[in-house]
Amino acid sequence: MNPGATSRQKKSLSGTKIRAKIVLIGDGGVGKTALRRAWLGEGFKTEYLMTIGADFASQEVTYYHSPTRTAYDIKFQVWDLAGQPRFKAVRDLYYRGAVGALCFFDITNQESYMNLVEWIQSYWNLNGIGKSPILIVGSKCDLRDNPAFPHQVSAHYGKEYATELSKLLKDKLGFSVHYLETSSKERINVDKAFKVLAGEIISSYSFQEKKRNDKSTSQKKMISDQISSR
Ligand SMILES: Nc1nc2c(ncn2[C@@H]2O[C@H](COP(=O)(O)OP(=O)(O)OP(=O)(O)O)[C@@H](O)[C@H]2O)c(=O)[nH]1
Ligand SMILES: [Mg+2]
Repeated sequence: MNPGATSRQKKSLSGTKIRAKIVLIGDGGVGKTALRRAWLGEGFKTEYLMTIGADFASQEVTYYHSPTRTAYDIKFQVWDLAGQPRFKAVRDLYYRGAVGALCFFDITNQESYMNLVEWIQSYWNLNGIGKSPILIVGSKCDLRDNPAFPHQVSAHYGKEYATELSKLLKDKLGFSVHYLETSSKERINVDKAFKVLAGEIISSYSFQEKKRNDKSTSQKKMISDQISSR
C-alpha cells in the first residue's frame, strides 16, 4: 500500500468532505493497535501482538466545527505504526503527508512518556508539512492507581506538555494540543480521541485558509492603491 500523502477537501450536500491521513505513534506496547481496534469496534485483546511495519484502517467521522459553523465528514486514513525500534527505517516512510497524529504514551510506563518528544519531533520532521495537529494520548487509564503498576505518569505531566506545545503553536499555526486519557479495554475516550484531533485538523485548515485569503486581499488592495495613485 502506498503510504504517501493524501488530504483533500470537497463540498458535498451533507457537509464538507475531508480526507485526512493520520498516524498513530509511540513506543512499542503503548496500546496504539488496541485503540485502533476499539475505534473500529473490533473489541479488546489482552495478549500483545506487536505491529510489523504498519497497519491501515479507514473510517469516517462527522464533526461540527462551531467557529466556522460547518459540518465536516472526515474520512480518516489511519496508519497504525510499529513502535518497536527495529521498525524505525520502514516506519519513517509512513509519516509523509500525514496531517495529524495521535501520540501515545502508556500511563504505567514512564519511559514511554520520556520518549514522546522524540516521536513528535520525528513526525513533524518527516511528514513534509512540519508542525501539524497532534493529540497526546495517555493510554491504559483503566490501570490508573492500580497498585500493580506503582510507577505511573500523573495526568499533570500530560496536561502540562500539551499546554506548553499549545502556547508555541496556537497563535502561529491556529491549533491547540490537548491531552486525553484513554482505555481501549474499557472503551474510555476512544471516539473522543479522533474527534478532538479532527477538530484541531479543521482549525488548522481554517487558519491557513484565512491567512491565504488575508494575503490575497491585502495584495489586491496594494494593487488598487497603486492604480488609484497614478
Ligand atoms: N489494561 C489495558 N491494557 C491495554 C490497553 N491498551 C492496550 N493494552 C495492552 O497493551 C499491550 C500492547 O498493546 P498494543 O495495542 O498491541 O500496543 P502497540 O502500541 O500497538 O504496540 P506496537 O505494535 O508494538 O507498537 C497488549 O497486551 C494490550 O492488551 C488498555 O487500554 N488497557
Ligand atoms: Mg501495534
